[in-house]
Order: sequence, then structure tokens, then C-alpha cells
Amino acid sequence: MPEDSIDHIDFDELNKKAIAQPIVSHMYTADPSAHYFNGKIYIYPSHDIDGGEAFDDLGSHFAMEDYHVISMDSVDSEAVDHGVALHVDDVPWAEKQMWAPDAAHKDGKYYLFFPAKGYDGIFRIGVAVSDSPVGPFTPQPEAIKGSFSIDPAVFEDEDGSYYMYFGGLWGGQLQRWRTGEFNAEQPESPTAHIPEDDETSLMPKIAKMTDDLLEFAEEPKDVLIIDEDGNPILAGDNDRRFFEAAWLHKHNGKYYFSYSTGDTHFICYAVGDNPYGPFTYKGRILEPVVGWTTHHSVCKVDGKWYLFYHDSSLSKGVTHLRSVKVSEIEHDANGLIKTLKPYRE
Ligand code: FUB
Repeated sequence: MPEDSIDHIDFDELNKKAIAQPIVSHMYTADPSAHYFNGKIYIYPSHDIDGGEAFDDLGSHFAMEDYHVISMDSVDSEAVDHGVALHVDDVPWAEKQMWAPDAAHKDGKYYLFFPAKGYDGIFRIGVAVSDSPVGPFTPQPEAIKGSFSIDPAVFEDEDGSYYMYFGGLWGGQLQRWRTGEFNAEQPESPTAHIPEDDETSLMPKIAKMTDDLLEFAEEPKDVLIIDEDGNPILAGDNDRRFFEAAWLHKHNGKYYFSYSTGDTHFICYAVGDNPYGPFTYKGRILEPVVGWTTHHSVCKVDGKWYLFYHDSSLSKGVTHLRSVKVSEIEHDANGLIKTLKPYRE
């Protein structure tokens, strides 16, 4: 829901109708990547602050500086904030905008993957390592070689392979990499370099990770999202095309790629037979929330699937001050996910 349409909202009423409440309210959190590690839920969110930057379509107002990890024994239990896990000042290559992170666990080590803008104004993706799921994390001195854009999501497949999905339009700069080189022309325009409406939309990226999870093992490739007829989703299909917030979960042997449609504010999903896709569009997981952005993860806890997501209800609609929530989702007998409405009628 865009910020200019919130003036009429009675937030006390809205919060009564919300299907879930923020899991923490002492700070603003967003973009939750949830994992079930060693019998406990760990959430790796963005830590929203008011950095004093004016709102623009490049997302300059998302001026986050650090990450906190949150843990929960169950989806109903108290959420524990474990404090600063990584600060931008400790990342040699990063200047600002610590956007949506993710984490992975391998051989007793924990890896925090995060996008940030470098001193050259270009988003890259970094990795930081810890012996604990809650950090503190020690960053690698350089960003992942060949990385670009935002919103990393690292999926561990059942054969022990790890894949990173990433990318985001507008302020996330994916459209500036269409030729393989960063296109710095029209720096203030969020939509310059976006394909025409009747062209194939920009697709998210995938790269297999090296065994140590510190680099890409291959050149990033496109993750193709197709419609029911097998045609790539078009750039003008704003209700279905990929914008940002990639996530991958596996259910009954199928790969579910989910994502945000950005300016139309949906969380959608598409299903495929392997990590690389193609993925066939199937529908929406979440209808628009209060706030411009919508971003999520899907995590299985004790045999049930949960959607971790955010809205701006606690801040009364401030776009860049969001709060993480969690709600159960269901896959039906055909593997389709029932659409969640974040507020009751
Ligand atoms: O939190 C900053 C950005 O907003 C994220 O990277 C996007 O996915 C959107 O939620």
C-alpha cells in the first residue's frame, strides 16, 4: 500500500484487524529471513532506522546501518533481540544502506549475507561469518566477486548444495546490469534502463555458492519466471513480474520461488522442478500490507509452514520504519498456497 494512500487509515482499527502483531516493538525490523537452526527459529531482518534521508524512489530513506538477529523458541514465544550482529562501520568495502540480509548454516559455522552500497554508489553483496547463529559476524574484506544488486537469499538444497538468489529493481540497481557492466547513466532515475512493457521482464539471478560459502562458484544466471503458457512474464505485467525480495523453499520435491512485485505490493510465487527454474507463476502468497515495501521469507517449523513478513503498522505507515510479523501459510493438496490477507475485512 503506497504511503500517499494511508492518510485515511485509522491505525488503531487496522491493528485490531491485523492477522498478526509485530514480533518486537522496541525497534523497527523488516525484510525477515527466517531459519530453523538446531530446533530454534532465527530471524535475520533489516534494522530500520530514521537516518534523516528524504523519501525518494531510489530508497535513499532506507539508511540502515547494522543488523540484529532475533531468536524465538516457537512462533508464539517471546522474540529475543541479540543485539548488534554486524555494523556497516566494520565492513571495509561498504559505505551505507545495509538492506535485506539472509543467513545460512554449514559445518558449525553461520554465514550472514548482506547487500550494501559501496563508496562508488554501487550495491554489492557481502558475507560475514560467525560460530554462533546470533553473531557477532566477521565480514570478509571484499564483497563477493561478481556480486551486484540487493536482497540475497541463500537456499540449502537436500544434496548439500547452496544457491544464492538475488536482485532488485529501481534503487536495487538490477536494471543497471543488463549488459553485464554497471550502467551509471541517469543516476537519479529509478526506472531508467528498465525494459519496455512488451519486453521480457528483468529476472532475478541465481549463482551456486562455493563449498566455503564465501564466493560464487559460477557466473550468476537469470531465474526465468514464466506464465501458464510457458512465456516469460513481461516487464509491463506489474502484478506478476519480479521486483525484489527473492526467496526459495522446497515442498514435496517442488521448488517454490517467491518474490515481491514492488510497485504493486504483492508477494507472489512460482513453482519449478530444480533450483535454477524455470518457475511457473502460480499466484499470490500475501496481499498488500501497509507500507510501500513488502518482503518475506517462508520457513518450516515443527511441520508447519510460516510466512515471515513486515508492515508499517507500528510506525503508522512510515515506509522505512517497518515491523516483522509471522503468520501460518498452507499448501493445499495440489501444492498451491492459499493467499493471506494481512488484515481481516
Ligand atoms: O529494506 C530495504 C529494501 O526494501 C529491501 O532490500 C527491499 O527488499 C525492500 O524491502
